[in-house]
Amino acid sequence: MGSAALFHLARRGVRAIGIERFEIGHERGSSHGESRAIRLGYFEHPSYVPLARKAYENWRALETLTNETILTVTGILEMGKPGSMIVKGSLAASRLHGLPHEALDARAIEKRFPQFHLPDGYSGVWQPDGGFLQPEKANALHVKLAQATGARVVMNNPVLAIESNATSVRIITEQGTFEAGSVIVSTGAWVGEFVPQLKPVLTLTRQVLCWFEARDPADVALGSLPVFIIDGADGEVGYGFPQFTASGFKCAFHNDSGVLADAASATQDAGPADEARMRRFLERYLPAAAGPLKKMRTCIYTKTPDEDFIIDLLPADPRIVVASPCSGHGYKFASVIGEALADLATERMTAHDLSRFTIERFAS
Ligand code: PYC
Repeated sequence: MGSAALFHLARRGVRAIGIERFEIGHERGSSHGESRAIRLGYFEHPSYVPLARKAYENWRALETLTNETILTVTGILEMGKPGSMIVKGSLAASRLHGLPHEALDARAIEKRFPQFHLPDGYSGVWQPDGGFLQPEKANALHVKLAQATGARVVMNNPVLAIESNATSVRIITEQGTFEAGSVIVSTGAWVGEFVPQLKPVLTLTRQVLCWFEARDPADVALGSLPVFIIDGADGEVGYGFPQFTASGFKCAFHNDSGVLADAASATQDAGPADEARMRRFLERYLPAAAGPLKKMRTCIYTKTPDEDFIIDLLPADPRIVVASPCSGHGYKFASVIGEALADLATERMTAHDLSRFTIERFAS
């Protein structure tokens, strides 16, 4: 979100500086792991659909500017047990917005994608527009273009405090103090350090990403396997991507693998229990993928109680724009949220509908 905002600010001729605690592309947040899903018929709520459409448009514009591939359309298959809220939500959003989609039962899914094994009563939604983004590449391109257009980037520079005064907002960092007309706080799991009123509202969860060598590589290859989510038994919601790098077949759980006390306590600590849990899921629904483990990584979700985002001006000082807690489904929107953040930082308003994402909804 920060990289995209910096890109949009720099293009508008704003003197902007991006301050990063670690380095661009680090693995201590929520924007790494080689792939992130993108989809239009948004099961969380139909009101995300216009934002998702604009996100696609902005990702394509970034590809055109850079001559790079960021977004790969594979279709997305969202599957679930009887009564699945993911399947219901995806169907509702797709129908309301007239999006291309197909409702499929378990046998129809297995006929089209024989690598999936689904119990009777499961069903799914096929959305041909779904796919995946390459987040490390996209972030690096946003930053590179921002720098080429005049933005500064300071890395390995933790922010210690953000203080408002009558004439500016002061950003006090380990490498000195910056005075700004406006500040965008897009610090992911660290947001509670700078906006303390959000701390009690947010839950930080540990999420484990796994890469496996498929037993049958043809079953997980790009062109054969779509991006998928399975709202499965025992509350487990797993998702995965077609293999497109030498890292292997990537999959993960969307429900959490533990709550973190704070962002600093997140480490790359995935171990045998994480592998065993993922393997159980694959053996059940996608056995062709469950070969030897290649690697695991952890990342962090910063979740609000309703799992909608917070993107808003801070009521106590509208020069401070808050954009962080994306509840594990935000990355796909970075291209459009960056644009909206640039609007908020410069105009204090935006034409994008962010009415679902207010800070005020947690005021009580
Ligand atoms: O945002 O589509 C998504 C997603 C799926 C699993 C994790 N995030």
